[in-house]
Amino acid sequence: MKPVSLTRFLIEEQRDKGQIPPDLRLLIEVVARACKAISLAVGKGALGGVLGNAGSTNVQGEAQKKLDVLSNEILLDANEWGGHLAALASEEMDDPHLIPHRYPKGNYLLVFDPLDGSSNIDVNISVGTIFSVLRCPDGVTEPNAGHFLQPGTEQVAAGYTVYGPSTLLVLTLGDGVHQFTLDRELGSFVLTQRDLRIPEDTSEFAINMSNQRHWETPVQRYVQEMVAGREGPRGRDFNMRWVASMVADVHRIMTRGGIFMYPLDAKTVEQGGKLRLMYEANPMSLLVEQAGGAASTGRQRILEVTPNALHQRVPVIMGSRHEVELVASYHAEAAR
Ligand code: AHM
Ligand code: MG
Repeated sequence: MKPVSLTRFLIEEQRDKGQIPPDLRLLIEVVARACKAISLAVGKGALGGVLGNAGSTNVQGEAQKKLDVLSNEILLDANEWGGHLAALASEEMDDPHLIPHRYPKGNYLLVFDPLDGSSNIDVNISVGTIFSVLRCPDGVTEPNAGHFLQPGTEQVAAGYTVYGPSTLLVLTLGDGVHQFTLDRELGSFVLTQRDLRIPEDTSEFAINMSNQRHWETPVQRYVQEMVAGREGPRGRDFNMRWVASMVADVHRIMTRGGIFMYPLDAKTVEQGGKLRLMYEANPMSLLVEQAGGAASTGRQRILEVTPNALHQRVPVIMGSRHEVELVASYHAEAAR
């Protein structure tokens, strides 16, 4: 069978199901093209002079890596002029970026984490980009941060790339999750798997164990029971993985199942969690749900959280459905 490019996939989906208007298709293709440029920069590593700190901090007080700043610029430059967006917001920018007046404005809002897992850049471990597409509310021509504050259920599309041994794009337009691999010779994303499905059960978990003493009791209990293995209440052994790049950890779960947790802990309770709702938790939750998995804060479905700030943080528990449900049930039990 002939390889199906991202362009062909989008056109055929539109023809068959009629849910991808041309400006949304353009948006996805422009984001994908920007991600190719980021992939190239990541791949050059030390030879491209892109490793190390930029010497600046972002709105959350985190030291920015050179590649954080560069990836943000690549996504901004690529998306400004096409006429498909009304505004963009990013982990690396304090406020939304409006489309300059010299360009036409579109109906969508784009939110992204330009380079997720950036603590891994300098040690040559997988990083990625996460993005989410929302509709700009009707009649709004100069969107502000408030117009972005829509629950994750309102997302029109979401995706992530992994810059790893190969560069992958994993995408949902609300009708399943599809994986594309970058053909480096052709320079195009080629469909390599349709309809990713996350197994409902798993024996693999991902959590930063160094935070154990700070977790809340339901998470303490859940992890203790897994670590107890065959001799414990779960009656079987579990395995642990932690890449510290959400994209890579969640992609493993997309491929073979598992549960990923960055729960609430005493260190992050004041800020509401570690991971960001708008450009990490929401897009990943939509992808995970579309692949048959579940995503919860422990207390609530992530996609139903009403955002109150652009850079809001939330606890994240996502992956194989039965495990996520079990952790949520431990939270409910503790609350009673
Ligand atoms: P980043 O967007 O600044 O890279 O931060 C998010 C990352 C996630 O990719 C990852 O799951 C987590 O932070 C790792 O945190 P920790 O270093 O505490 O293990
Ligand atoms: Mg991130």
